Amino acid sequence: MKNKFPKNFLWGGSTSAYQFEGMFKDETKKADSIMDNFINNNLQNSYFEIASDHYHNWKNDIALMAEMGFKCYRFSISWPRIIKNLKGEVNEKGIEFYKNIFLELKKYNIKSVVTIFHFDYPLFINEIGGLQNKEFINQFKKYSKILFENFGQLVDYWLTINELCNFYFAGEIIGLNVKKDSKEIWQIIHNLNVAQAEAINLCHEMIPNSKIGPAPNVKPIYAGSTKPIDNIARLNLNNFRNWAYLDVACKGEYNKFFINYLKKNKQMFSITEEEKMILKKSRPDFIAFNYYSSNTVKISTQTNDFNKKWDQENGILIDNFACQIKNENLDKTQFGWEIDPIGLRIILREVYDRYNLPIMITENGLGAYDEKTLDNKIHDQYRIDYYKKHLEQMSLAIEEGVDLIGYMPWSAIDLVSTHQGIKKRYGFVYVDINDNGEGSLERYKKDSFYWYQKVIQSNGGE
Ligand code: BGP
Repeated sequence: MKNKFPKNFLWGGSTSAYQFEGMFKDETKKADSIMDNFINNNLQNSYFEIASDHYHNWKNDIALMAEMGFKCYRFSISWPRIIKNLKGEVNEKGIEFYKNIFLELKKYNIKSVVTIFHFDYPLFINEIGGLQNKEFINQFKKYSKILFENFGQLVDYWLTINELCNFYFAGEIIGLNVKKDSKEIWQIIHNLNVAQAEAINLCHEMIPNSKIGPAPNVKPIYAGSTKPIDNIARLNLNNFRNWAYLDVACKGEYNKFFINYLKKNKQMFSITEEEKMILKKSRPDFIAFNYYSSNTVKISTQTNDFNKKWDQENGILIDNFACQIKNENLDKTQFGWEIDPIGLRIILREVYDRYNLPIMITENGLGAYDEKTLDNKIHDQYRIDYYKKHLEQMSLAIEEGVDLIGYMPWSAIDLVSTHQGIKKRYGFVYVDINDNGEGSLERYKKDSFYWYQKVIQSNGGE
């Protein structure tokens, strides 16, 4: 490969607390989490209860990351492990757990990229009416303040809220039970946006020279035909899916298309003058985004009905303005996700052109049914091929002028998928546990582990 990456490029990997650590509620005096009670058809509670048991394996796991040559590690802090109740009492055991992780990372010179909130909020938030209650913003601010006080000198890059748009698009897989085309869901999104802005402002006030940014999930949007009207669908979804979230985070205000859409559909949320000021004041230092695939759309002729989400003939209906269709030019993962490396380059360029901020990719990866052979090897050449194609496009985007500063594939080590169990594996390291919670929890290096090690050693050249 002739890829070119800048000096000091942040090569690393990514995880999230509830999918990786295991809950171990009693042992760690952790408050109940929204994820403790989350069960759906494919998944049982116990998976998150143990997950990959990083809680007891953190030293070994960080040693494996160091062996791969990680320059940084992106992980989240579990809010319910840190804060015990609505009064904001702190769980010292939680503080100690993360402090140890930070110190261990420093030992290996691995920079920390820390998500404040990655899906697993404490159940006590529901006592105040959930995320739609504006008191949520104060609770989030209190929690962020505790993190900045305790870890301010240890964290290199802060990320606010993971994939804010997915509280809308995939609410059900993160434990939300709110109707999609409603004022309520937009109130949640708005409250999250204000909470994010509060955290950015507070971080800058409390920690001189700190760096903090949003962590959305972005997708390039393609028109499904050359018909001009399908390009309107493309613009609509691009705005609704990407810019609606990034504009408010990076420009400090909602864009007009988004607000007009909500007003027209009688879904406008409540926003105060004070909140507008908070949003205006906050400015991120960089953008972190997660990338998995693109969306291809055509104009929708149907009514706005989320209960009828899958339309056999037309694909997925996204509100009443765009309809997601299959892209015949793209291969799919074993779990049906479209693979689109060029899409990564497109969205890198679009995001950079629009905001002109440094970018780090905090998730990208391939979920697959990995097999461990009898001699404990995992031959995941398909994952290596996937990454190779994405690296090539990242390198081209850099050549084209994008200020890309880091790459943190999902996931550093196997962990539990949001809604498809641990059979959907993403890591460079295999964790011996199955969907029934059985296994030794031993770690085994996959072929991709050795490949990624070479990538990092050669700064992307391999
Ligand atoms: C992102 C989430 C992660 C992660 C990943 C893969 O949206 O930030 O938490 O799990 O997607 O998705 P899944 O686990 O559904 O395969």
